[in-house]
Amino acid sequence: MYRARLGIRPGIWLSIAALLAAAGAALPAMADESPRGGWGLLNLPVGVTSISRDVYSIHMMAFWVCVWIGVLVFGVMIWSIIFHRRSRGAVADVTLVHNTKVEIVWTTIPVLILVGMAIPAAHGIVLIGDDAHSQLDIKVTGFQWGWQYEYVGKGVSFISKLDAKSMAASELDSGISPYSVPHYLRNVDHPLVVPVGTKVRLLVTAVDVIHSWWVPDFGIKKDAIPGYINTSWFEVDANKPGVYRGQCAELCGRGHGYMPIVVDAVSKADFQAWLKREAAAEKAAASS
Ligand SMILES: [Cu+2]
Repeated sequence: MYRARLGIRPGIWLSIAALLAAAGAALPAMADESPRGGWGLLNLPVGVTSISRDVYSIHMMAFWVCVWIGVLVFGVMIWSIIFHRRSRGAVADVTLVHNTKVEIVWTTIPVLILVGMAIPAAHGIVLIGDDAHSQLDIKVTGFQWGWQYEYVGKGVSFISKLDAKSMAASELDSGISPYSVPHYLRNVDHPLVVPVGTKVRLLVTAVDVIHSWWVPDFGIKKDAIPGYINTSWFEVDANKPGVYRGQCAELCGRGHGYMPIVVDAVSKADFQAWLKREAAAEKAAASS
């Protein structure tokens, strides 16, 4: 019956159905591999800061605008290809070369869509740039290959590098399965500790080549450039303490994949206690 109506062999419809079924089966299987679980792998994380939530909502808005434009444009195109092809007797209207009304419509609609998308995007850029009134300043220095964190004015400064287990397993012929190492290549010896519910400003720089400090759950990524200080900020939601992981996001040489970032977001009281312990330990280490 299809053949009579559309003139397309049933075999083609069967192939399309098989392809869609295969994609439908493969996608959830792929998504289940995600460390965040389920479909998380296929999208940005919502994150735990006001910036990350803003970035996520702008991303989703742009995504759905693109999806609906795609459905509309490809829908009209596919419908035209199937129902108005030459073999069905369609003849192109070669006299149609200009239509002012149509041109006004297809110029105005995209302009309105772009302005509608630019407003939340501008709001996001202003939010990301607003690093004033920070409650804690941390200088972040990237190097080949790791990060140095200095709590400005607190007498605490340490280096954070790939953890020993990941390092050992990553060596050639180590005989250690990476699957046996928890958070392989995503763990450090000395995580950055920050208090939740506190505006933390980062002063980001580097000593050798360009690196980039990136923690997806915070919605921030800042280039670490030698001789230049970039600023960024985040405030982890007060009810979202936890361990958040990131990595260097600027190809910086052989060890680029071996300089992860781990942030331990703790309560304000725990942070003060940690800061005291850390300052005392560093003082003792310096004087010994
Ligand atoms: Cu790097």
